[in-house]
Amino acid sequence: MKDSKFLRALNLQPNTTPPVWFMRQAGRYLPEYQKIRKNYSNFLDMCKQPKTCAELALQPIDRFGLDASILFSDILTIPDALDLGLAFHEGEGPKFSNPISHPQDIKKLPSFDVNNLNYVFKAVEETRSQLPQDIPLIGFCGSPWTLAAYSIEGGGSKDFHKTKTFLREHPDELQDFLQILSNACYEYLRQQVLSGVSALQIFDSWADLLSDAELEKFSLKYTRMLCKLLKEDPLTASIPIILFEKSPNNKVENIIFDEITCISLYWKEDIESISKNFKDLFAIQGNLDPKVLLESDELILEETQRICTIMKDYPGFIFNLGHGITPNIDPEKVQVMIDAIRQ
Ligand code: 1CP
Repeated sequence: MKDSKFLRALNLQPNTTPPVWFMRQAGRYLPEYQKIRKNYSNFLDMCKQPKTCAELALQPIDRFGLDASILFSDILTIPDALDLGLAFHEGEGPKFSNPISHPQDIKKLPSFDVNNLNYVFKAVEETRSQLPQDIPLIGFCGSPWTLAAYSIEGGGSKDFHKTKTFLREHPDELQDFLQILSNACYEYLRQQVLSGVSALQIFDSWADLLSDAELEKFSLKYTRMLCKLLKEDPLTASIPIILFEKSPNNKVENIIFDEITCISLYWKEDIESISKNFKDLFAIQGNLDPKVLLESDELILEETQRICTIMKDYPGFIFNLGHGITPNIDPEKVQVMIDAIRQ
């Protein structure tokens, strides 16, 4: 396993061809996923079936021979475990029946009990037992800020208006909530490691809601706290951590910190200039624009080669998309990208 291309890259060791996996690699764009998904009206019920999660995590590995697998679950399991009442109904995004609407709601939260998420740890064990020995399994969580944004908003949103108002009106209480979430994320990731994951990714998918100063105060501060807890714990200290910041207003050079092993670049970031500053310091994952996969095979080949050429002498390079794959993408196009990388 240590010799897997993915873990080698995270250790800044060179590979002959870059390892590849992609964000949201299991999911709605795959017909084999849709076939299983239609047996469940609430997506969360599917996440509570460890055998199904293992099957779904393995689908993209079986189809494309990817270099890493990611746990099949969701970032919103933590707010659900804090009794916010998560459901995903037919054709809708996530909805919380009991969101954080007032500062008092934070005071009234039950204390986080990691055992409420045993279904996730069982999914890790089941997936690990079914994966080929040399394919690492990635565990994950949302960043404390991204989890707070969904918890306050009550679900997904275009502008997260309620969250921004809450931030302006109750910054101290928001920070209390972020502290609770940071500790919960730590316990959650620790238990994923104990159950069999070999690397961790933190998704800060709503980093772009925040200004430069706000990103530092409400997001990075807590993500750093989470990573420090993991690095100080002997059971998790050696596990590589990948950080994904979606379209941050701050320069990536100002975001990165020592506890991070790898930065997962959003597709708008300039991988060439960032790689010059990060060589021999951090691994880089990224960052093909997922929308390129809607274009011709020639364009996919060209854009994939462009990134591979820039990164060919970069020892810690992992090929990935610059954000999650979307449901409208044809799996055949993904194969074109993978073939181009391996050529
Ligand atoms: O292979 C994989 O990557 C699957 C495992 C996985 C992961 C890593 C899922 C399954 N979700 C996630 C992470 C996740 N979930 C993120 C971070 C990544 C990103 O930025 O894209 C986020 C923001 C979520 C929240 C979420 N869950 C959304 C977005 C809501 C919004 O509008 O803001 C949605 C639609 C979900 C449901 C979900 N999670 C996963 C799948 C396959 C689905 C679709 C469910 C369905 O079939 O209806």
